Amino acid sequence: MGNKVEHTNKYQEIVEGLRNNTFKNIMFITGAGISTAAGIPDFRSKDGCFAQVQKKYNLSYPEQLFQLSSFKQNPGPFYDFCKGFNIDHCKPTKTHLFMGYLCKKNIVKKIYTQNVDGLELKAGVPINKMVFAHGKITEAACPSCGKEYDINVLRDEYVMKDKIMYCESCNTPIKPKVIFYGESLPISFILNFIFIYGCDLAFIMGSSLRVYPFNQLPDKLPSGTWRVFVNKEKVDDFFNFDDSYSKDLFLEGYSDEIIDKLVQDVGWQNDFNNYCENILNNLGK
Ligand code: CNA
Repeated sequence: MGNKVEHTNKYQEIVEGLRNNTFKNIMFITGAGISTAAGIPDFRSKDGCFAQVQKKYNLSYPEQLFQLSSFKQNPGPFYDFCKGFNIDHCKPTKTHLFMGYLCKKNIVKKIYTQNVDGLELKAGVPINKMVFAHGKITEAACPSCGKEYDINVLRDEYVMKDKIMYCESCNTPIKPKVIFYGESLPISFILNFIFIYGCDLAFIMGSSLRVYPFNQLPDKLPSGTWRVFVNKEKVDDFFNFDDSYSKDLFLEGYSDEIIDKLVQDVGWQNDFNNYCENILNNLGK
């Protein structure tokens, strides 16, 4: 009961802070869970990619499919995986649209994401607010020498035709510019830390927080920052949810449902619905 009351109090403070415009420097730290409702499977849920790829490609462990050394030796399995990973038709979820909505209110500092699907941009988030820590699926390059290639050529002329594309300069297999295990994160990952230090409220959403160094971000937030973890399952490692003095709050469930309730509790429902309708209508054009 004590925890329940405490939880309610923390939630109320977030709701009132948003309503009264107290939070002016909001951060989002996101993972694959915010895109599952758009039809893109995550890695570690029961029906996520990891459950399927290990058996399908006869891997020692599922991460091997996304490991640079394995890819260079045998790019075939990853190319085959890419054939089934067409996200062009995917629409942003309520959670992405909430981020776009808060950007429009001019209260978002930065959005750090592990996702490579770019749905934030479709939701109206300006590109300068984004840190794509694990790269983007919409660009292609050589993972050895960095030479850039046209993603459409890679997809249409090679991946879809079961052919491997090799770098003209160094003969390495070409891949989308998504960060594999064994690759460095983009320099923007570190350069944007400056925004983390100045934030007053962080939403950490849809991530198992298993991938290093991205999972260190919640710990980098200044003490005294509200950290709201929105996820289908609890991840305790980085938070003190049960400490009544902490500003950590766990909202358990599907992110779209939690965002819907939050928006309603703050009193933004009509305005938010109009925002979503506008964005989604424009996407259809
Ligand atoms: P993960 O390890 O698969 O964890 C996802 C987390 O989200 C799990 O804890 C789930 O329980 C939770 N979850 C799933 N659906 C929902 C939902 N609707 N609402 C709330 N929570 C939900 O994924 P991470 O992002 O933590 O792992 C990092 C990997 C996944 C990164 O390297 C990504 O590039 C990679 N990835 C990205 C995409 C994408 O771009 N959409 C898709 C699949 C994997």
